Amino acid sequence: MTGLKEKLYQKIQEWRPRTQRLLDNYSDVVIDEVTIGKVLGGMRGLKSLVTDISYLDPEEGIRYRGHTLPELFKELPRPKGSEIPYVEGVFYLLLTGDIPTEAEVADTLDEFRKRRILPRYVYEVIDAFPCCSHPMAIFSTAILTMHRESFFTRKYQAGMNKLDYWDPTYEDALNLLAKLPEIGSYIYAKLYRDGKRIQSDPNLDFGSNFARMMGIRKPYDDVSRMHFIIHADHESGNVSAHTGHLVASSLSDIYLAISAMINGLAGPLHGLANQEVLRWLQELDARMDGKMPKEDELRQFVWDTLNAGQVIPGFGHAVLRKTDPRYLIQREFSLKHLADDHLFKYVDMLYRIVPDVLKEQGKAKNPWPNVDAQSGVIQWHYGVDKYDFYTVLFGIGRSIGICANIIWDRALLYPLERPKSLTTEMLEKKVEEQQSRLKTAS
Ligand code: CMX
Repeated sequence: MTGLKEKLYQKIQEWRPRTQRLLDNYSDVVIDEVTIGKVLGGMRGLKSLVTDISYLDPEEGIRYRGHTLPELFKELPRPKGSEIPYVEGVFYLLLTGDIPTEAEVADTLDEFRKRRILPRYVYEVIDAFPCCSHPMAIFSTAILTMHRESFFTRKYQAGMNKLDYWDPTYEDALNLLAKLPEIGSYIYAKLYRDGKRIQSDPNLDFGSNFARMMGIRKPYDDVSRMHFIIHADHESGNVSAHTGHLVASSLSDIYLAISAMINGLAGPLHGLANQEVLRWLQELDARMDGKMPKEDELRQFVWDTLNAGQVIPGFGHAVLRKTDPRYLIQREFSLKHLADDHLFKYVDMLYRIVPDVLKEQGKAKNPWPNVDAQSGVIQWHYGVDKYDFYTVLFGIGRSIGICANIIWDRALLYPLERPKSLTTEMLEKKVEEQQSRLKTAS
């Protein structure tokens, strides 16, 4: 076993009794109440999932294994001369719960490096896509195509002890993650650079290699690491994480589960919001004919969007009730590196104007910006101006957290997910029952 895998195995052995004890002795302890509002409201806020990889506090934002993102940006090892830590170090942390040493990161880099070569048929599948296909559809399919490589599926078919499920899942997860920069950058090359592929360099880390294959100079390697790290995980209830977990719970392999989660991420209320922000900013740019809007012009533009029955992309969140720290990290980077970029100036103005407009409208529970309000503008600044591609970048990052989650799902033997549904008539009956109980009591 390699260092990372061995460490993971130790952690699994230590953790299993905790889960078993809860199941054996405390299965009946109540942790939340299921109301009609929650059932009809998309289960918003219903505490019904468990993950130890990350936790999202509504006020504070995300913590990976107990660490805030700003803490991690300070604590994790980084490549020489870079502002942003190694992506591989974040994967190590998500998987084991420990901040890796330089040596442990080097070992993890090696794990990724030896698995990065993409089978030829994946390029062919990407090449075969009809024109005008969305990059997320291509991305999901490219991942799905590799289902045939799954160790888990092969071992399962040969007969495997449940306690060993995590092991081939770990192998599949690393094999897939190591290939994602190549898949993403090839989709970009195919769609927007006449298929001109730039070879990866085995000596580079995940983020630097991605920047190289995208053909973009420094500090785009830092931009890539930052992007992948801040998008890696957001606990388990969001659509992408939940889809990954749900699909994997039927013992579908990592390729099937990650391809499915990418499809969930591709919706405009979730990951696609980053492309929507850029589309919306382009509309603003066209309306202003490239000039900076005055505050009242921008306010009007925001109201026009709301009055047209549309959402303001990049604002609001189902859980967060404050400005997303992932937004603030990118804002800090932008103030340092792209303060004069005119699209960033729009974003900066929107940061000051949109929350007041949303508060005045009085619908959104959280009027503050989320991660997607800022990420596309940074990409645009460094030349990635095909905004259809942005959610692929989100997907590469998100896969890191979801793979870590699925490995642990298998390690802790989390079962097939299978909630129970009711009919509307049954809900109405519950209401009647409750009302007649209240009447009798009064
Ligand atoms: N603009 C306009 N209206 C908004 C809004 C926004 N940015 N955010 C919320 N609202 C509206 C909702 O549409 C809802 O309206 P209805 O009552 O008419 O249905 C109302 O405010 C209450 O919604 P909420 O409880 O505050 O938010 P939800 O949990 O239902 O939805 C989210 C959360 C993210 C889908 C929503 O804020 C939104 O649509 N934002 C814009 C899209 C976006 O940026 N998505 C990315 C989120 C981060 C990510 O997953 O990547």
